[in-house]
Amino acid sequence: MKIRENLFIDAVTDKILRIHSFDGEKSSFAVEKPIGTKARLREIPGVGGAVQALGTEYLSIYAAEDGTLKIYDKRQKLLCADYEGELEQECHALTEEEAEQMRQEGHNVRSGEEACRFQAAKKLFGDEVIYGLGDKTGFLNKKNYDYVMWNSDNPDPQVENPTFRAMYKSLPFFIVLREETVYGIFLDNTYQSYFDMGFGSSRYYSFGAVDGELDYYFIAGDTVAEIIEGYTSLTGRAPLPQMWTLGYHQSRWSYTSAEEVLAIAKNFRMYGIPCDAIHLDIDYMDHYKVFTKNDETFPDLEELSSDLSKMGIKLVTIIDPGTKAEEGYHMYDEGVQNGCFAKDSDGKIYHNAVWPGDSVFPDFTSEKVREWWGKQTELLTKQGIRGIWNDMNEPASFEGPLPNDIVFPGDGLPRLHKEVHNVYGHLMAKATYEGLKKYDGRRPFVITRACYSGSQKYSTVWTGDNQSLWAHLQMSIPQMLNLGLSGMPIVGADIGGFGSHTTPELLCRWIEAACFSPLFRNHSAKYTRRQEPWAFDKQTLDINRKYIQLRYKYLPYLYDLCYEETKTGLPILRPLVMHYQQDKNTWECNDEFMVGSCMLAAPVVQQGARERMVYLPEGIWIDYWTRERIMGGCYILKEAPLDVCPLYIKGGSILPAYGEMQSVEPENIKTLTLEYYPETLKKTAIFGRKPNAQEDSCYIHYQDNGVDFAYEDGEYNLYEFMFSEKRSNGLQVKMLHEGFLGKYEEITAVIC
Ligand code: MIG
Repeated sequence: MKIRENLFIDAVTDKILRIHSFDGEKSSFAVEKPIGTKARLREIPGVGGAVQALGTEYLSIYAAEDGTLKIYDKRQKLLCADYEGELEQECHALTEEEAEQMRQEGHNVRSGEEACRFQAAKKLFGDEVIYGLGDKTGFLNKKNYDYVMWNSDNPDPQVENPTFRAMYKSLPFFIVLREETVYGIFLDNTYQSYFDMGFGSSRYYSFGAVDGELDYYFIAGDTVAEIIEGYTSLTGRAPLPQMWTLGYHQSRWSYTSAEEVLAIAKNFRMYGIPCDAIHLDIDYMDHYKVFTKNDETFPDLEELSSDLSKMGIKLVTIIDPGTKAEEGYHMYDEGVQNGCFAKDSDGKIYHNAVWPGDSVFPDFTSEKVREWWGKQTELLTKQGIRGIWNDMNEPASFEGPLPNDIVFPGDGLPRLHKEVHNVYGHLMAKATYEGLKKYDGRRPFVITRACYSGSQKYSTVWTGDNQSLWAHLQMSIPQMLNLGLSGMPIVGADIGGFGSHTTPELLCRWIEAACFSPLFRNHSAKYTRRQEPWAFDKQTLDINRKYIQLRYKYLPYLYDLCYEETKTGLPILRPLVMHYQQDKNTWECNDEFMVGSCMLAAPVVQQGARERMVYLPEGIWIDYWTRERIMGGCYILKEAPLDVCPLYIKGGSILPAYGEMQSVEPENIKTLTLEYYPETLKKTAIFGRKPNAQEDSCYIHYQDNGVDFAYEDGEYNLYEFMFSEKRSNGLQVKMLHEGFLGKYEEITAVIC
C-alpha cells in the first residue's frame, strides 16, 4: 500500500510488515519463496498528527506527513517509532590529514566510507537491548556499537567492535527487546550496509545501504522466540542434518597425506575417543585446484575413505571458489568455454589471486553456473567424500579486493560485484547444497564461512579464523548465540582456537564450552601447536574424551532440537533470554547458554579459574554432576575443577540419551535411555523453598534413518514420552507418528 512517494507498506501477516521504497515486485536472494500477503492492511481511526492510519489484527501503523512511522501492537503499546529529529554528525570524524597521520603509526582510522543511498533511523528509548546481526564480534547486546555488512576475511585477531565492524557474514537482521515489547527488523539489501545501533547518537539507531532499495521487514510478536519464527518463516529454516554431522570433527590446516589422515583416525580409536569426521584442508588438492586432488600425497581417495569408513570416520573436503586460471585444467577450460566466470567492466574474465595463484571467480548468480559447480561435487562424492566445506567465499582475494564494478553476468541478468558480494558465499553454498542433493542424494553437509540471510537452508557455518585466546573462547559464546538469534541454527567455532598456539588448559575449557555446539570441530592453523585431543598430557586427553563422550550421549537430544528447528527456526544454542525473557538478569548473559529448553551450560572461560558464578533463572535446577536440586532465581558459586563444565538440567525435564559409541551409525542404535529429572528426589535436600507438586513431564522425540530424505515421505517416528510423579506409574510412551521401521527395541527409563 502506498503511503507516500517512495514509501510502501505491505502486511505479510498480521505481525509482519514489509516496508519498502519501490512499487511492485522485487526478487530476493534471502526470501526465495513467494511470501504473498496473508493479512490485509485496513484503514483505522487516526491519532493526532498522523495523516494515515493502518492496521492489521495485531499492529497499528501511523504515518505522519513527513513519512515517519509509529508502530503499535494490539495493546496500543508503542513498539517502534521513526526518529524525528535531525541525524547527528559523526563526532569522531577526522580531517583526511589527521587520519593519515594516525595511520602512519598504524592506527585503524575510519574514513572514506561510501555514503548511504538511504537510511532509516528509529528512536532509542534507552532501555532496550539489541540482539542478532549474525557473527559480529563482541557481546550479545549490540547496542552502542556500529557494524558494517560487507563479507570480510580479516585475519587479525578478532576483537570486539569497533575495530571489527565487518565479519565474514551478512545477516542484516536484529531484535530489539524492551521490558514489555520486542520486535525484529530484517533489511533485505545485499549492498554494503550499515547498522549503527546507538553508536553515533544515544537518541536513535539507524540502518542504511550504499545502493539498492529500502526494503525491510518489521516482525512483531510477544517473545524473542516468536520474532525468530517470523524471520525464519521468511528466510527459511535449516533442513534436518545427517545425524553423523552432529558428531565430533577433527580438522587441521592441513593433514597433508593419506597416511597422516589414517594415523589420526587410528589415534581416535586407540584412545577410545568418538569421532565422525576428518576434514581435508586445501593441501589435499593438486596446486589448490578445486575438485582435484594431489596424486602423490592422496593417491587413492576412494581407498582412504573406505579405510576410514571401517573406523566409522568420514571425510570432508574444503572447496574454495577461486579457480586456478590454467589451460588444461577442466574447471578453467569448461568455465571459460561456458562463460562461467565474473568479468571486468571491459567484458574480459576478471583475475585476482588466491591460494592457486592466478585465479578466476565463478558467477554463482547464474543458475547454469550453480548447476555446473554442483555437478563437480560428484567428483568428490564418488570418491567417498561426505561433506563440503566452503571457505574464502566472501570472496577473499590476495591482490586487493574485487573492484565494485566486476560484472556477474547472471543468466542474462548482469549484476555488479557491489550487489553480489554479500551473497557470493550464500550462492556458492546453495550451488554446493543442490549439487550434493542431486548427485549424492543424502542430506547435504555443507559448511560455509561467508553467507547471507537464508543461507541456513543450504549450509551450516563456522565463525572463521578465531585464535587460541581466552578472549576468543569467551566471545565464541555470544557469537554463536547471535548467529542462532539471526536464524542460523547449526553453528560452531574452531575448538581450541584456529590461529596462535593453544594450551592444554584452553583446549580443555574449549571442548567443555563447545560440547553442545551443533558444529563440533577442533581445527587449527598451519604453524600452530598441534591440538588433537592427545596432543598434550593424559589429563587433557581424558577431559577431551569425557566431553566428546558426553556429546555423543546427548546426540538424540541435539537431533530432536534440529527437528524442532525445522518447525520453528529456533536455534539449538539459545541465550537464556529466549526462555526467561521476563528476567532481566538473563538479557546480557554472555557466558551461559541454554541447549534447547532443558539444559543450561555455564562453562568456565577464564584462565586459571576453578570456580565460577552461575546465574540460574527461576525454577528448580539439577546439577548434572552432583544431582543436587537447586532453587533458581539467583547466582550461585559453583566449584569447577578443570574437568568440570557446570551443567544444569531444568527440573521436570526428560532427556533422551544413547549408549556409548565411537561414531554415529543410526542403523545400530537399538536402545534409547530416557533420563527423567524430577524436581524433587525424596532423599535429596532442596535448597530454598519447597517447590509445588510436580506436573506431568512430557517430551517429544523424533527418530528417522538419519541419512536421507525418506522422512519427507513419512518415514519417521515421533514418540511422546510422559512421566508422572503423581500417578507413579512411571514412563508412558505414545506414538504420535509411526513411519520408520527402525523403532527402538528397548526404551529404558532412569530417574536422575
Ligand atoms: O587464508 O584453508 O578460515 O579454516 O584452515 C586461510 C586454509 C584460508 C581460512 C579458513 C581456515 C582454513 C584456511 N583458510
